[in-house]
Order: sequence, then C-alpha cells, then structure tokens
Amino acid sequence: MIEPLLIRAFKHEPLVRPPVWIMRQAGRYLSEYRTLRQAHSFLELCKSPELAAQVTMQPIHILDPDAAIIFSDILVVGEGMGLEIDFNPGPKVANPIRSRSDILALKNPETTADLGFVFDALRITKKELWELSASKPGEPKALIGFAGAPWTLACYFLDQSLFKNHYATQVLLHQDAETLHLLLDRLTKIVTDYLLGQVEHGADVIQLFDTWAGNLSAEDFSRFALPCIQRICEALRSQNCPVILYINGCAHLLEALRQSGADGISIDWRVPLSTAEEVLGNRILLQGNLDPAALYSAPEHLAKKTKTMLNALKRKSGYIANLGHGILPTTPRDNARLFIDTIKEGWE
Ligand code: 1CP
Repeated sequence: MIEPLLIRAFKHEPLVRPPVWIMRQAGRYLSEYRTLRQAHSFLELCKSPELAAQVTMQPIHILDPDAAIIFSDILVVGEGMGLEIDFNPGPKVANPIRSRSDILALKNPETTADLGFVFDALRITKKELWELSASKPGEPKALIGFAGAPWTLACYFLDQSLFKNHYATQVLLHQDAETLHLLLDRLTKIVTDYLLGQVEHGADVIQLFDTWAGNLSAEDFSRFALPCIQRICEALRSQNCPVILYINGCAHLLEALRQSGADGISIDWRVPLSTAEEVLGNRILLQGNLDPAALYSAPEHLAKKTKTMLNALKRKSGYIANLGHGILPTTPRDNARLFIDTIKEGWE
C-alpha cells in the first residue's frame, strides 16, 4: 500500500503538493459535531470509542484532509491521576494541585484501564481509514495521536485561581523550582507511556501540544519545558514514530527548538515560515501556519493568502500545511474546505 503523504513528508521526499490537515478539525464549526453534542457531553464523546471515532471521521468526510487527529483532549490523562475534570466548554479542574503533597498523592494512570477508551478509538478509526482508502481512490490518510506536553499540562493541573494566563506555573518555577521539576518529571513519564500506547494502537504520527510554553523566556523554556519534550521525543524515536511539536507564540524559542528532538515543528502565525526555515534548517519538518482568523476572509482573499503561505518556503518537501493554531468554533466550513482544496493545487 502507498504511504500516506504525511509520512512521506517526514522523510523529506519531494512531493507535488504538501499534505494538509487542520488543528482542531473536529469540533463546533461542524453542524454534524454540534448535533452529536446536543445528545452527549464532551467527555461522553471522548470516552465512547465508537462516538470518538465517528467525530474523528467527520472532518475526513466533509473536508478531505490528509490526516485524521483522534478526537480527545489533552486533559483526559488527568482523570487517571486522580484529578476531577469537567468541560463547559473550557476545561475546569475541581481539585487542582496546590502543594507538594498533592503532587506526591497523584496516581500514575493505568494506561489501559484509565485511557483504554483513547486506544479503542484509535483502533476503530484506523480500521475506518483503511476501509475508506480501500473503497475510494486518492491518497491514504494518516492517523495522528496527541498529548499535552508536561509544561502545558502543569498549566491546567496547578491551581491558577489567583492568576491570569496560567501564571501560577511560572510563579512556582521562581518560588520552588524543585517542586515544579517533581511535577514535570511525573508528567513526562505519564505522557511518554500514554503516547507509546497510542502508537501501539495505531497512531502513525504524534503531535505534542505545548500550547502555553510560549509564556516562558527562552532560558526558562530550556530549563523546564524542553528537557521533558526531549525525553518524550526520544522514547517515540525508539518506535520510529514521527513527532510534531506545537507551541503557541514560539518566535523567541526557535533557537532552543533546534534541540527539541521533534521531527517537526508546528509554527504559529506570528512567525514567517521563511524565518522558521532559516533558523531551524532543512532537517526539521515545518508545519503551519495560517492565522486561524484568515479563514473568515472572502474566498478569493483566503485562496491568495493560502497560496502565499505555501510558497513562502524555499523547500518543496518536509512541510505540512496547517493553521497556526486551532480552527475557531464559528469558522465558515466552506472556507475550511477552500483552504484544504487550495493546498491540494500544489506549489507554484
Ligand atoms: O464543548 C465542546 O464541544 C468542547 C470543546 C472542545 C473540543 C472540541 C474541547 C475543550 N476540546 C476539544 C477537542 C480537542 N482538544 C482536540 C480534538 C481533535 C481535533 O483537533 O480535531 C484537540 C487536539 C485538543 C487539544 C487541546 N485541548 C489543547 C491543545 C491544542 C490547542 O488548541 O492549543 C488545549 C490547550 C486544550 C484544552 C481545551 N479543551 C477544550 C478547550 C475549549 C480547551 C482550550 C481552553 C483554553 O484555552 O484554556
């Protein structure tokens, strides 16, 4: 069977067009998703493998991107650690971490018992993708698994009630670095096991979301967030699974990201792709980076902006087209489709 374009992009093969998918491609901008959400809570959807697979496949049928990303959330690992998490729609932790003893009391999730629903959803989706490619001509699609990186998970699991913008994590860094290291170390082990399980159950590629690491200075990023990312990437390398790392607001971290060990870096829209290419070099795949708000442009403008993005790189390989962050919940779906169709026209 031919390999999915997404996998071939990681091998830096020259391609007639880059692969394309959209961060948060399953979700509220699709009426089919909203219909399911009327009958089920968000966590019910995540925890019912058949439903999670169905939601994962919705954008595949509607937009025809080159990859499916499993429908779940970065915070589902928290429940197996003993945290009570709810979504309405943003996540809320009822018993956040407030002390060193709270960290010591955290449980290690039993990957299969506590997170088996994610693995089952991957298995079902993989089968559906396989059946789709057997029944329909066109490029086969890759399956992307994901997790939150330790720094970003700490931003949600620590008590942030006294601060804005997840600042409590940075405050702990300055007040008691050792305790923060203790938490990050626990999270690194948990995320590593969880991702290895996802690979075992069918994920072809992993995206690691360190959404809030852009709040850190380059120096603190290198001391606290980066070593966790490096350990996770190393473990996945042993399974030959490519990793894409996403950080929102990564402009000041590009130099440090050369050392991340990730096979690909997903660039937010504030950084010109050409700058990322210059700093990161040709061996690291790049992903991104259209401003999600650009999907609200008039169609002819959107097509033009998408083409400008596509032709901003010197390279014609080692690139995955995407947005610079998740698609916004009120995005017109025809424009999401136009973005993908425009990429499929290929490089100029
Ligand atoms: O009401 C609803 O339907 C829930 C809305 C929703 C959805 C659809 C949430 C709550 N999470 C998700 C799915 C989700 N979350 C996916 C699905 C797969 C896909 O891409 O199609 C993914 C990859 C995530 C990852 C995620 N969750 C991140 C990292 C990516 C990013 O956007 O930076 C983060 C930070 C979260 C936390 C989260 N979960 C939900 C919301 C609204 C948020 C963001 C809240 C915040 O900004 O703090």
